[in-house]
Order: sequence, then structure tokens, then C-alpha cells
Amino acid sequence: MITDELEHLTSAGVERVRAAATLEDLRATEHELLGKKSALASFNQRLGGLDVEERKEAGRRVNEARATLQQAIDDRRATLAEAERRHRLEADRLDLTEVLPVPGRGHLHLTTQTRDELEDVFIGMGYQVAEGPEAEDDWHNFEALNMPPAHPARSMFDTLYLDVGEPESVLLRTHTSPVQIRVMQSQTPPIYVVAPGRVYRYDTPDPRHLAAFHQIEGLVVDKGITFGDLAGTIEAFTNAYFGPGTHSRLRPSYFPFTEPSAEFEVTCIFCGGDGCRVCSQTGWIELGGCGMVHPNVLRAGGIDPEEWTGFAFGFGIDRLAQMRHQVDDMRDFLVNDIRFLSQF
Ligand code: 2NM
Repeated sequence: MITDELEHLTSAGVERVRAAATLEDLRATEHELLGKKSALASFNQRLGGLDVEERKEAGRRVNEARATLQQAIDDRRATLAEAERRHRLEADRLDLTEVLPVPGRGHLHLTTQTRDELEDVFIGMGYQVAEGPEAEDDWHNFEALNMPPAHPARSMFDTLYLDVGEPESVLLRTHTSPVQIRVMQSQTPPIYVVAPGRVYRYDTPDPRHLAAFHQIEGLVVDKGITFGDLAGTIEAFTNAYFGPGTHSRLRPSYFPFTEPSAEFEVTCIFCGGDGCRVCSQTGWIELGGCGMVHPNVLRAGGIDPEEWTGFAFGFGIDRLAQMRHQVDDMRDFLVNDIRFLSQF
């Protein structure tokens, strides 16, 4: 009697186990078939009413049934676990050979293209390219450039200070001139270098200004360098970069790190110097600043101003790109709108 019931229970149970579709399902089925409240568990209670021999035999059969069900469950669990593992692997598969339907290849940002072209021009003129840290100390960014603490010229640069060390001792460089200081400290003249890179100002962005923009600055230190060498270099650069037929001119200005100082202008590339709306009918477009390196700056760089002289110049890379491509709003450089960027 018990034997028949057990046989039925076992075969029905094995069917249930084989029908379990997931590991989750199987766990529930196992609980139902072998748990404390299962039909199998109730058999153990019924054993108490049997005599010794019968009880022994029935107990053995209950254990057999339990073992059979447990084996079926274990087998099913292994099968389901393998299937779920395969499924997971298939879902996670990353096909590195897959070709996605993208509209085309990307390219360098206009600012980077412009920087690369400028570097090429100066390398062609015999210059080396130098880089330095964007987080600078007050000494390299200001003091060494002839701007001691509280010097009024410091207000020419709206400085972003970092919350590091003493207040206002570490900052985001406001120009790449500190790179030139580092070059002077680490090399002996003759020096012919350009320092391109990102600089920062505490400014509200507008169509012609960004708070983070790019500059390229040049520095020459050699024996007997004169203002004529500076003017000739600016002219040579203008011809090389904008093409023959374009020229440059200097007009007096002020920078604390150069004396004398000048602003330089180049022939308007839109009207060829005839006068148009872009150049306000002047035929010239202002590009950057320059001058003879101040003796205090040479000394800060460890160079004897009695033995060596030099000139320096600098201008904005983003501004140059904006001018050449007639970009109305420089903030578009940073929006990452592919429709804007893919034009260049
Ligand atoms: C400019 C204008 C004028 C400049 C000066 C130096 C240094 F470090 F040698 F003194 N580097 N760059 C300089 C001079 C930069 O940018 C508008």
C-alpha cells in the first residue's frame, strides 16, 4: 500500500522535476517534494503505526524515494545551470569584428587641428615645442614674469585659484608663459621654443571669450637678439601660416614681462587688406602680443641679461581658428554638436 503510493509519488515527482523550466522553478519544486511539509515527509509520521519489520522496509523505501527525487533534482539543476550560463554568455557576447553603420570617421577638433598646424609652422622655422603643467604655482605664473605680489598688472588676468596649500598659492595658469620660465630654468641659450596649451581665466564666456582657451607663446633667447629679429619673425610666421602676400605690423602696447611691448596685426585674410566688415575697414586684424623679454624675467629664468637678450610673443589658438573660419560664437567649440564640429 505504502509502496504503491511511494512509487506513484516518486514518478510524479520526477516528472515535475523534469518540467521545471528555470532554476527558480526548480527550487520551488524541491521545496514542495522534499520539504518539511511535503507528502514524503508525511510518510515518516505514518511509519509509527507499523510493526518493526514493516517499518524497516517502509523506511528503506521512503529513503529510496527521497534519494531518487534528490538525484532527479540535482541532474535537472545541472542542466538548467548550464543552459542559463550559455544564455548569459550569449547575451554578454561582444563582437569586436562587428561593423556598425556609423555615418563616417571622426576627426580632430578644430582647435587641435589649428594647434598642430601652428606647431608645424614653428618647427619649420627651427623651434622646439615645450609643454608644462596647467596647475601652476604663483611664482611661475606671476612672480617670475615680473609681477611680484600685489603688482597691479596681475589684475590683467582674472585668475582661478585652486584650494591647495596656502591661499592663492596654486592656480590654473592664466597663460603659457610659465612654461617659458621652466624652459629658461632647465635649458641654456640659445633657446627657440613655442609653448602651446590650455589656459584658464575667471571670465564669463561670450561669443569671443572662453574661460578655458588655448594659447601658443614663443620665446627666443640668443646672443644679440633685437626688436628687428622679433618683427622679422612675426612677419615670417605670418607669411608661412596665412600665405605669401599677407603681412604683419606692430603697434605699441604694455605687458609686464616684456619691454618694449607691442601688439601685432596681420593683413585681413578676408579682404586682402582692402578693408571690409571683418576688419572694420582697416585692412588689419589684431592677433596677439609680443615684446623684448624683460631683464627681470631673464634673471628669474636663470639667464644673465647682460649676456643674452630675447623676444617673446603669444596669441590665442581658439581666437585664430574663430577668425579664419568666421565662427560667430566661440562657445560652439565646447558644445560638442557634431553638426558644428564636422564642418571643419
Ligand atoms: C604674450 C605677449 C608678450 C610672453 C613672454 C614670455 C616670457 F615668459 F618669456 F616672458 N612668454 N610669452 C609674451 C609676451 C606673451 O602673449 C600675448
